[in-house]
Amino acid sequence: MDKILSGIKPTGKLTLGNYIGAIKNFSKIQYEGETFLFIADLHALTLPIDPVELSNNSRDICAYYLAAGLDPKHTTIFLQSTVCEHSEMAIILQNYLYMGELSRMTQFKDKSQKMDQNAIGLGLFAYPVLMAGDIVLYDAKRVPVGEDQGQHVEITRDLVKRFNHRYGDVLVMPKAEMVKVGARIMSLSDPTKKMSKSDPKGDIFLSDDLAVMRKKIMSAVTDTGHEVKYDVENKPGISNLMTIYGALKNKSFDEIEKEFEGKGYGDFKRAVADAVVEEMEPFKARYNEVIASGLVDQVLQEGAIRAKAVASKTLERVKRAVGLYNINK
Ligand code: AQP
Repeated sequence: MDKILSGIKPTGKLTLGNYIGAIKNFSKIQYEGETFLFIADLHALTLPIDPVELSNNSRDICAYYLAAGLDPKHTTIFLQSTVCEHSEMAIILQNYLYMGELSRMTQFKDKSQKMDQNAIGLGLFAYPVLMAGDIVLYDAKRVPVGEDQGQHVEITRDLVKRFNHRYGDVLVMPKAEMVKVGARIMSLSDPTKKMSKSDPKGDIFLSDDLAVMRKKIMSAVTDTGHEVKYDVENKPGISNLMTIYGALKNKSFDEIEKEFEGKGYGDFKRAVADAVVEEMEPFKARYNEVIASGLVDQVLQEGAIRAKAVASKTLERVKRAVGLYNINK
């Protein structure tokens, strides 16, 4: 059975992009393998964050996983910081990725560009090292992610190749997997930019009221013309709404174009808003139930034990491979 691993970092309120590009898919594929889903709270420290917010966001992600139908009896759901092997693995692996390649990572370039150049944390730079450790610790072959995380899985593959070339067949080679439709949902106010939880403009947050979600869709930036046609270059706004609609209704762009032939943007936006509300209404109700049930702590405690049992074995294997002296042999 292949191992599947993914995570979300609790840097802000989750968006519809996180839901379509990641969470919705996790619940579909969880039984296809041994699945590990974590809350990447150590990754969230790579940029300044309020401690209360970080802790609340972490709890919320777990609740959203459960609301989406992730089954904690099958899928190991855990907090990254509760499994110390992640940190230890990163300390070892940092020696097998190079500063040149880390400095070329798009996420690092995007995020560091906006910062005071004298105050860029080492953690932000080394983010892909920690992420590589997250992946290899669970021998994950499949790593479902949205488009923006694809590059970090690629650099993990480079690391695995380099490491195994030196020490033999120690680490399992992972592969990124992306949803066919919705791996990059764009901002509703600027459809040339990704919908992102750290950028509050133009996003639909999973915590928004249904009426607010509807309003945001109805006022989404669209393009000149009135034809509902998929054309990212000339119609980025409509193409983004088509992606959202297609992902939620499981329809191809051709089917959507036919469905809205002869109708205007107004009718189409109403249909997109209906689709979002239809999906979010039961999802948000389940989230509220999970929060009220107190299940989150129990799931995370059990998850930490199960995750640690797997991660500690891999770490031991890696330590032996690189020659760290084993006093327990
Ligand atoms: N707009 C998006 N469309 C599709 N997928 C997306 N994901 C994020 N935004 C979109 C995917 O959601 C998963 C969790 O994301 P993450 O927290 O690990 O990192 P991220 O890609 O950096 O997400 P954000 O929302 O943009 O966070 P911030 O603003 O903190 O950087 C990943 O699989 C991601 O690809």
